[in-house]
Amino acid sequence: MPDQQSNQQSEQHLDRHLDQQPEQHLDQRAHQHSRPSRALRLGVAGPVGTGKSSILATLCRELAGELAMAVVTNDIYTDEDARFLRSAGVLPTERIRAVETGACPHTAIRDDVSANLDAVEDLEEAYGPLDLVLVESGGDNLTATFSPALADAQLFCIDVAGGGDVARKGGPGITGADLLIINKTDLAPYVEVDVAAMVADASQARDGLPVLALSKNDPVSVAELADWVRKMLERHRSGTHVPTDPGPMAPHSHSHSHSHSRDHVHDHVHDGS
Ligand SMILES: Nc1nc2c(ncn2[C@@H]2O[C@H](COP(=O)(O)OP(=O)(O)O)[C@@H](O)[C@H]2O)c(=O)[nH]1
Ligand SMILES: [Mg+2]
Repeated sequence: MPDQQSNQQSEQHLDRHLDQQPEQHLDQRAHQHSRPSRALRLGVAGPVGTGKSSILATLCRELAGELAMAVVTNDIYTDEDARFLRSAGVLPTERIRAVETGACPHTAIRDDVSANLDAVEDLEEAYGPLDLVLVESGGDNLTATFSPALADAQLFCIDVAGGGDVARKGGPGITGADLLIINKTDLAPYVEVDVAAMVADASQARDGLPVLALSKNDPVSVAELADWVRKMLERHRSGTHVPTDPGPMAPHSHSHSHSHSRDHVHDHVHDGS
């Protein structure tokens, strides 16, 4: 569990970043013509098993009493994540939709986001007006990020169990997501990871963008996460948040097994979600 001092520092850090953002983006703000009236679309990306579905469940538990919410999950072949969230009972089941990508999960959140946009828009039409739609990426590796055409803001999630050096390995999600979460801090003593050092490494890699040490079992860190989302929603509503692209995925290639198939043969391994 993160100590009280690092929680306080992290809270101040999160606030400072959101307070600074309007000045940093004055130029971009000048080009904005209207305040978005639709829900904030918040993407949650990160490697398999780092806790993305758990973060969605936590956010629904924390915020569904005050915000109108819906969820879209992305799995390669199943609707496992959607079923997990439905069984968690954190939102009415019909507000949780699964997109089965059937192929590289990068593609569905980055290159051709139409299936995800359809799911988000269907939910908004059926249950709107909504305040917040959470979109979980199919679990993959360190390189997947959301297109700003799909996600207004995005979290990237890594965990202490992946090792203390993950934060130093970089990648667009770690360096450029709106918020980096270092998850499962309760496990740090068991995997011999120094959470404060991992947060410091990540902060350095992110050039001042915020980092949150989180455990679903630590109410202080959970409250910080919920607060970050509330503030992001305020910024979205006031038109002062500018969706940014953390950057493209690492170069990788797809070779088609035959010309008219949706099947892909990959030269890298996807490990489900
Ligand atoms: N100890 C601990 N386990 C967690 C935490 N968050 C998630 N987990 C566990 O990590 C596993 C993977 O979580 P999940 O949310 O399915 O990860 P995803 O594949 O990224 O969606 C599950 O067994 C969760 O219960 C946490 O904060 N602490
Ligand atoms: Mg998941």
